[in-house]
Amino acid sequence: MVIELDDARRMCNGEGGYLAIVNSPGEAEFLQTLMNYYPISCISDADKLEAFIGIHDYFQAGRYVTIDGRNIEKSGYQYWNDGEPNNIGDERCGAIYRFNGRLNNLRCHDKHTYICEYKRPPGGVVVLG
Ligand SMILES: [Ca+2]
Ligand SMILES: [Ca+2]
Repeated sequence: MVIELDDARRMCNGEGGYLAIVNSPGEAEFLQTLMNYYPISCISDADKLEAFIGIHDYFQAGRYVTIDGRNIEKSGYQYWNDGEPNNIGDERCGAIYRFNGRLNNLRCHDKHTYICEYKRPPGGVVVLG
């Protein structure tokens, strides 16, 4: 399913999770593997190369924070793709690329796939939307 970021956030919250926060290179690699598990052909439309995650710079342009309000520097993962964040056309929301696990910023109202994260024992479970 491809939806805009606010809807993705609500979907994750409604299921008891949150838009994924990447906390390590290993988690980024896991998300990349997960995204690639789903063939590109199963994504209906929009940009198929990346999925929304839980980072944004709504509060201060260029200062990315996680969806739980922490500075991205404290998240454990801030590997932007080359040239990102580039802010073409007011890009305020973050995404992860399926081909290299690096970050990009996107327009929040464009439609993309998204990744929810859940904190449930025995470990985190991630569902690709
Ligand atoms: Ca995480
Ligand atoms: Ca960008």
